[in-house]
Amino acid sequence: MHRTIIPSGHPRAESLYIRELLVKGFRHGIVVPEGLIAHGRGETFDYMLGEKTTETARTAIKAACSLLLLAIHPVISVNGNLAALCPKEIVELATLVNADIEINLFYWTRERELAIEKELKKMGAKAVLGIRGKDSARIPELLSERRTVDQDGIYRADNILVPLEDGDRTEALVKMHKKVIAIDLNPLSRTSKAATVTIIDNAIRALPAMVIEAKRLKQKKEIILKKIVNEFDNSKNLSESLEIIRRGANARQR
Ligand code: PTJ
Repeated sequence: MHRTIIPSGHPRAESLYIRELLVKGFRHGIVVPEGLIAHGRGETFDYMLGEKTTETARTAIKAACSLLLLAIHPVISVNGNLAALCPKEIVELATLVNADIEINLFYWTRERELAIEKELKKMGAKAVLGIRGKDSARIPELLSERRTVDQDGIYRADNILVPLEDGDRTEALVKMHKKVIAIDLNPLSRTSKAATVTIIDNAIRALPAMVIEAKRLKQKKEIILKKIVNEFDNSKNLSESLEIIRRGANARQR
């Protein structure tokens, strides 16, 4: 990240540094222009949430990590924005929970797929699934480019982490009886409502927090992890995030 132009004492420095990461990803062919716009939408919610990982998000992170640790075949789905924001943590989390990493793009091109693969391998990923070819399969009833998945990855997976997702694929994966963990700053999105566990947080904070939580929960017995999952209520958690946004807006008005 180049920190030359943004003064470190700037009140919005952290938020501006995150933008720089996405712009760098865009220049390297990882992020699409639409990804920059999507980030802007996310920023609005992040501002309202206070730009920190809330206790509500931490509860969801606990449930998400438990689900990944309990999975038989977990997969972390990676798109352009996620690869630009936290490539190192994607690989760390995948290693900890024994998950496959699969590239899945809304705005698919061969060049982007290969640029993201290169970035993940640079961070230590041994294998990256989702490179289109003979192992590709299709998610039924899905029209976007995201329908093409790896038959040994998302197609067969039981639990899938889908940061910065579009609602269509989350709904389609749930219909395929898969458990879906979403990371989305918007508690009102279709993705957030359809997922099994939704983490309302910025992916750039959520992924490192998941790495810490997965390390801790990995030491726990299966029965404890199952209890955490069973006690988690996604709709209640989403309502709590909305309430935080409402309270934040009221406090800022004064
Ligand atoms: O890399 P590709 O080709 O797969 O394309 C990726 C984008 C992001 C362009 C594509 O998935 C897209 O158009 O996404 P949407 O439908 O705009 O949805 C993005 C969602 O992610 C919105 O609800 C945003 O609020 C949310 N979001 C944006 N940035 C972040 C985020 N959520 C968590 N962390 C973020 N940093």
